[in-house]
Amino acid sequence: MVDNLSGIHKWFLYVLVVLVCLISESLFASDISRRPDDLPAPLEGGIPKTVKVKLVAREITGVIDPKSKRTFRYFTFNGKVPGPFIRVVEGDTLDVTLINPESNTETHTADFHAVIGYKGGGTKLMAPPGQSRRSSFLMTRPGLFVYHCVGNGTVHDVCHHINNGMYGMILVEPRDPDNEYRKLLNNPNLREFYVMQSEFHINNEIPGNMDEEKGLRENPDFVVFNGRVKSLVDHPLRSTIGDDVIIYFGNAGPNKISSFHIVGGIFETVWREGVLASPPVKSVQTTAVPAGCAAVTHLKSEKSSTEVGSYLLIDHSVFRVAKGAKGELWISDH
Ligand SMILES: [Cu+2]
Repeated sequence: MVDNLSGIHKWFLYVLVVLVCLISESLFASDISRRPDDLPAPLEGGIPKTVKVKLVAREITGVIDPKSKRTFRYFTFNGKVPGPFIRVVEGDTLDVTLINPESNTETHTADFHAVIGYKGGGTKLMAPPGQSRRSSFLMTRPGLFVYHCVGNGTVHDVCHHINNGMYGMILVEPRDPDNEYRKLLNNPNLREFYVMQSEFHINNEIPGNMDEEKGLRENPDFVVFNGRVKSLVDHPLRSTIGDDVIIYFGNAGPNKISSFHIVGGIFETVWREGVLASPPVKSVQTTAVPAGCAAVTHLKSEKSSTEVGSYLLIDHSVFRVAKGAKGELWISDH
């Protein structure tokens, strides 16, 4: 039938097919961003236990920039960026099942920075499409750690899978009841949030895919919090005066060091690099968070010294704000 169409009709049909593809892609593109309050509550110390975690690799098209409606082919853990916030206590055992559905095209796994050996679990959990893997790991060190996919383990795949959104954080709470961070968890006015920064390098010729050259030049299209532009503006961090706010801040990279800052705020306490086994630092304006690392940041808001309203979360390498590195913390008076 197509052979019988005139040139102009063929051209019209081609344009129509392209338009339908573009419209359906934006209609069915998901919001992959994880809400900043989507994390488990603090844990009791008690007797060491086994914590079961299910990670499902999901390759999905999502909107990376709502304003331009630009989409991206994300790789995710459990359909959101970042992946689930995992919470255990020092001495617990993490029992991980990684499922890679048959509908996927890539090999996926998880490298936990909280795990010593086995490439952080990356070798034991590596599953091609249609397969799953299960393994368990003893959590020997307290701290806030990044986990991420490494694909099939090649350098290309490590870059590709981190670039495409496949990362999250695991918090290993210290068991020592006298640890300063553990004592903070007992505060009745505690508000905890989960924020991860990362860069996206996007291929203009094959829309939605990674651009390796941009990655090598360390020149991303987007630098964002929780997976897309305006994620934490559409879903701000909400607190009330008098709260002790903890922001678990991770930086997936793949390349850049974040200069995490809250405009108009001073961090009361920071456990730099997510280290909870050592004493924290106090009264910090901006904290540097390397790629593949994290920080536990704590803010106090007191009636006598705090203005009610919106406080901006930014990477203080400020040109990155124009690339999306901006969120909001709301402090209300009731
Ligand atoms: Cu992956």
